[in-house]
Order: sequence, then structure tokens, then C-alpha cells
Amino acid sequence: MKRIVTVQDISCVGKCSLTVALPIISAMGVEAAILPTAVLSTHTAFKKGFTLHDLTGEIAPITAHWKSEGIDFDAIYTGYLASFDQIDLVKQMAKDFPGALLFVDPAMGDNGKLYYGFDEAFAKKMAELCAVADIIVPNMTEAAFMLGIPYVSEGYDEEYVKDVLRKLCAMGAKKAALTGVSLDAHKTGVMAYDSETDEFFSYYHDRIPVQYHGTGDVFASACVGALSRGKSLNEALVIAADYTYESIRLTEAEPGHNWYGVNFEQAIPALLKSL
Ligand code: PXL
Repeated sequence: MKRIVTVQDISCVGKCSLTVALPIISAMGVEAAILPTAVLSTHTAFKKGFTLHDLTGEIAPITAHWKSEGIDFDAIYTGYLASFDQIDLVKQMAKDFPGALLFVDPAMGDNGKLYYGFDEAFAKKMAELCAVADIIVPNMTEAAFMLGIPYVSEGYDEEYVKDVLRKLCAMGAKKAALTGVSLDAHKTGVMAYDSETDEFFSYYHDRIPVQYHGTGDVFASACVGALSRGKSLNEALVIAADYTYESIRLTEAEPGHNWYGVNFEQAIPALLKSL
């Protein structure tokens, strides 16, 4: 069985980061090891009163123990990281486990804004991690902040997205997939670039005109899970996009659904069928 280690926070309530990555990767038949970077009572979109216990000091001792046990990983999958130090520690971790695919979701923002607590300097620091990654999966907001270009929410064309993707790979990542690409108001999807083959790929769905937290984490977890199950990046992007779409559709269909995350749980049977 393939083994992924995922490095991100535990938001105890909020359906994001580890509470999403762990069940999705496990359900896909891949071992999910975790490296929790912080424990929060909720994700930061709750804004008021959330607790945060930083675990930066645990990262190096945990990875050192794994090394001493001869534990290895097929992939390192990073999501929300809470500080500059954590980014440096993950860069070191990639050097410590050189055989692992480095899959980076630079989870930092959405809809043109960085999440609470992040600034432009943090986005530039995250770009350093993306530079050493095999695959990165930013959304349009995260890409704009990392590249230092204006965020555009609409009215752009395919050439613009291709240019953003080329620039992302020029930072150093081998492959980049941009999520939340919307070339017309009725469609949204993902567009990817493989700098080694100079090939582009795109996949779109009808747009559901709603915004939910944690969809990037659902997408990234399913994508890295599918890669670990032997799918190509393009196949994995289709699986992840279909699964994210289905999670949002099920959320919308549920009367009184919560506002803070999507129904990725009841979409798992559909995800497994697509593998
Ligand atoms: O990927 C979303 C996410 C993960 N972890 C924490 C967050 C968020 C989004 O706001 O606050 C702690």
C-alpha cells in the first residue's frame, strides 16, 4: 500500500485540512500518516475566539524519529501551514525524504483575499516551497499572491491562464494545476501545465454559484490520493474535480447544511467508483 504523509493543521471543527485529508486518503486505499502543524478549535474563517496551539517545535523531532525508524513515504502532501518556520521545516523534510513526491497545496486564500493572519510576505515564502515541489495546486488567488500579480476574478482568457501556469512553473515547480479557473460565467474548473512536456490540460464543470470553505482541501486530498493509486496527473485532476463538485452538490442538496465545510463524506462512494 502506498503511504502519504500529510502536513497541515488539525482544525477540530471546520471540515478542512487534516479532518478532510485523513478520511479521504484512507478511503482511497492509501495509508495516511499525518504531521499536525497546529491544533485549532475551528478553522480561521470562524474569525472570533478560535484557539490555536502551535506545534512547530514538534516537526523536526517527529521527522527525526521517522528517519531513525527507517520510515519512508511515497508522497509528502502539504496544505495550510501557519508560519515561515513551518515552511522552512517542510522544505527540510522534503530533503530528508528525497524519494517522496512533494505535492504542495499552498492553502492561503480565496476570492482575491488571503486567509486571516496571512500577508503578502507569507505568500512569497510559500512560493519558496512551491519552487521545490513536484506538483502544486494553487487556486487563482494563491497564484496571484505568490506571483505578485493582480487577482482577476473574471474576464480573462485561456492565454492568460496559460501564462499564469508557465510563471508558476518558472518559479521551480515541475507541474502546476490552477483551480477555480472560470473562462465563462457558467463554467469553473482546473487547468494544468506540465513544464517537462510543455503540455496543458483543462477540465470544467457547470459552475455552482456558491462558495464553501475546505473545497481546496477536498480537491487536493483526492488528487494526491488518486496519484498514489497510480493515476496520471490529468486523470487525478478529473477525479478530484468530479469529487469536489459532487461534495458541493450534496451540500447544497442538504437542508440546513452547515456553512463552514462541504459534504465530502457522503460523496466518498462516488469518489471510490471513479478510482
Ligand atoms: O484550507 C483551509 C484552511 C485550513 N486550515 C485552517 C484554515 C483554513 C481556511 O481558512 O483557517 C486553519
